[in-house]
Amino acid sequence: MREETLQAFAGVLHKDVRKNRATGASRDPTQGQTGRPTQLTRSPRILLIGPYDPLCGEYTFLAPPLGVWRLAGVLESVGVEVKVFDPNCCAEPAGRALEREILACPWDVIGVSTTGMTLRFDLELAHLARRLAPRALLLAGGMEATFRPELMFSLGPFDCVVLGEGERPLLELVARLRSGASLRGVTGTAERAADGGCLRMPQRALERTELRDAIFRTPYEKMPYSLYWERLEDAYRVGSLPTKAAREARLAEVRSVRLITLNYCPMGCTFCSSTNFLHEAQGSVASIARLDAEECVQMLQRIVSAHPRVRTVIFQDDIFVFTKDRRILPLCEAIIAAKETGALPRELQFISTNRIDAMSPERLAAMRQAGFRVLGFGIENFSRNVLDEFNKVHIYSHIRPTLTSALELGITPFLDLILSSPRTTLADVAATLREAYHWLRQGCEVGMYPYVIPFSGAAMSADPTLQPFTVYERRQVAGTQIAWDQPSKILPMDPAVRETILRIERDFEESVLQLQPRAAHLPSRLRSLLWIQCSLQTMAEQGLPIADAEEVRSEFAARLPQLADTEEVRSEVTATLPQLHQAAAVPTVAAA
Ligand code: B12
Ligand code: SF4
Repeated sequence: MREETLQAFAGVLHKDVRKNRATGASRDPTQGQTGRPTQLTRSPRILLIGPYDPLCGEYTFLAPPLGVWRLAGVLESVGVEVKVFDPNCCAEPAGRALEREILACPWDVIGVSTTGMTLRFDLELAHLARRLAPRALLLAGGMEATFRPELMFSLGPFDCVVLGEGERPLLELVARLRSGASLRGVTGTAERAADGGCLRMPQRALERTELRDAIFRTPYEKMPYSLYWERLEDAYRVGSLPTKAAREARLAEVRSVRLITLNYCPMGCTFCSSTNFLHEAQGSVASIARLDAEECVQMLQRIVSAHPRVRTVIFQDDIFVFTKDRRILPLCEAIIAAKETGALPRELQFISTNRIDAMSPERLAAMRQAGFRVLGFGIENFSRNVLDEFNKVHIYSHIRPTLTSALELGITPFLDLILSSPRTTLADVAATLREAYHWLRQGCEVGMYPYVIPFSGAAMSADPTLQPFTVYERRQVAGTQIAWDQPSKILPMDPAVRETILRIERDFEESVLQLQPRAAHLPSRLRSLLWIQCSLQTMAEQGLPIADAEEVRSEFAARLPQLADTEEVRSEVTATLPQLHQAAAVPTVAAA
C-alpha cells in the first residue's frame, strides 16, 4: 500500500480511537452504521498474530507460535476463515508483511498474542493493525494480556482482552458474529467498563476432553516448520560442519517440532508466571488436564506425517513428568512399540522438560530407550536457600543423583539456572557458578539467566518487599508516542551481591557484542560458559574462586562449532574472551 493511503487510514484511526476512549465503548462489527446489530451473512474472517520477537529468539530456538496455531485449528473446525500471521518468519519486514496481510482481506477480528518480553513489539503490530483495519474487532490474548488486561487497554488500541485459553471465548465471539448478538460480556474476556475501569469475566480452564480436542485440531500440516528449519540451518551454518556426525547432531537440534500435552503446572515457583496463568483467567484454583499416552502417540504420528523430515519432537509442557506420574512408562512403551511396527520412525528423538524430583532410574531408562535424548530440568539454583526462596527446595536432594544417572544413561540434561535471587548471598552465587561449571564439564547443557525477570503474574512480581529492588526499563512502542516503564529485573537485596551480578552481566554483554560478529549464533552451551568466564575475575576478587580461567577458555574453544574456517575463527574468538586473572585456588565442586 502506498504511504499516503496509510496516512489516510491513520487519520481515520486517530479520530476513531479518541471517540472510543471518550465513550469507553468498544468496536463491534455486529453494530451497523445505525448502531443496530447486524448479522454476518458469510463466514467470519479472523487474523491471529503470534508474539513478535524481532531479536529472533536471542536465547532459544524460535518456532511457529503454537498458541495461535492451535486457536486457528479450532476456529477452522467451525468453518471460520482464519489465518495465522507469524511476525518472526516473514520474507520482508514484519510491519510491511502485516500491512499486506491486512489489506488483502476485510478481517472481522484481528487477535494479537502477547508475552511480557515481546510486549512492546506486539503492541507495535496491534497499533499498525488498528490503523489499517479500523473497523475490525481487535483482541489481545496470551500471557501478558491475561495478567494485565488494564495495561492492554492503556497501551494498546484493543477492544477486548481474552483471559487465559482462547478457545472458548473465540468460539463464543464467532457464534455472536454469526447471530448478530452483541460482542460484549463474553465469558473469558475483559473489556473497558463505562467508568474507565476494566471489567473481567473469568472463565474456567479447559477440561480434559476440550483440551484434547483443541490439541488434536492444531493444524501441524500448515505450520511452516521447514521455513524455521532452513533459517536455523543457515544461522548455525550446518552445511559448513566438516563431519557427517556433526551435521547430523545439529540437524537433530534444528529439525524439531513442538507438541504441548498439558495446560497447567502446579509447582508454584515464586518467579514463574505460567504456574498462575489458568488461576488468573479462572479467578480461582484451576485443575490440570493433559493427553494420555495413546493420545500422545497419535499426535506424534500426525506430526511425523505432516513433517516427515522431523528429527526431534519437543514436548513443550511446563512439566512433562510428574512425581505421581502414571503416563510416562506406558508412553515410553507405546513409543517403542510404534517404532518397532514402523508407525513412528526408529530414529525419532524427544526432548522434554521435567521435574527432577519425578525422575527415577526406571523412568530415566525407559525414556532413554524410547528416544529421549535431552531432558530439561528447571534446577534454577544450586543453593538450598535460594531454592527455598523459589519454592522448590524439595528438588535439592534429587539434583545430583538424577543428573548422574541421566548422564550415565547417555541422556543430556539441560539445566535452566537463575544465578541470583533477591535474597541471594555471594556464597550462593559462587556455589551455583561452580556447580554449573562442574555439570557443564560432565556433559550437561546449561541455560543461564543472571537474575529473576519479573514477569507479570509471578508471585515475586507482586511481592511489595521486592519493589525497591526491581529495575524498570523505559519501553516505547515504535511508530507511536506510547511509552511506559516495564519491570525488567529483580536484583539481589544485598548491595555487594547486586553490584557483583550487574558487573558480571556487563562483562557478559560486552563479550557477546564482541563475539557475535565473529562466531555464528551462540548456542546456550557457549553462552553459559561465557557467563562463567565473565564471573571469574569479579568472584575471585571477593575471595570466591570459581574455576581456572585458562581451563574455562579452552572449554569454550572446544565447544565452538567446528566450521570449515574454524582455526582462524577459533583463535580470533578466544582472543576476544575477557582477559582474566588466574583465580588463586580453584575448589572442587561441593558434594550436594
Ligand atoms: C514453548 C515456549 C517457547 C518456545 C516456542 C514459542 C512458540 N513460538 O510457540 C520458544 C523456546 C521459542 C519460546 C521463546 C520465548 N518465550 Co516462551 N514459552 C514457551 C512455553 C514453555 C510454552 C508456550 C506454549 O506453546 N504454550 C501452549 C499454547 C497452546 O499456549 P499459549 O501460547 O499460552 O496460548 C493459549 C493462550 O495463551 C491463548 N492465547 C495466546 N495468544 C493468544 C492470542 C489471542 C488473540 C487470543 C484470543 C488468545 C491467545 O490461547 C492459546 C490457546 O489456549 C511458555 C510457558 C507456557 N506454559 O505457556 C513459555 C513462555 C510463554 N515464554 C516466555 C518468554 C519470556 C519467551 C521469550 C520472550 C524468551 C526470549 N527472550 O527468547 C521468547 C519469545 C519468542 C516468541 N516470539 O514467541 C514466557 C512469557 C512470560 C510472560 N509472562 O509474558 C513464558 C510464559 C515462560 C515463562 N514463564 O517464563 N518460548
Ligand atoms: S518454573 Fe516451571 S516448574 Fe516452576 S511453576 Fe513455572 S512452569 Fe512450573
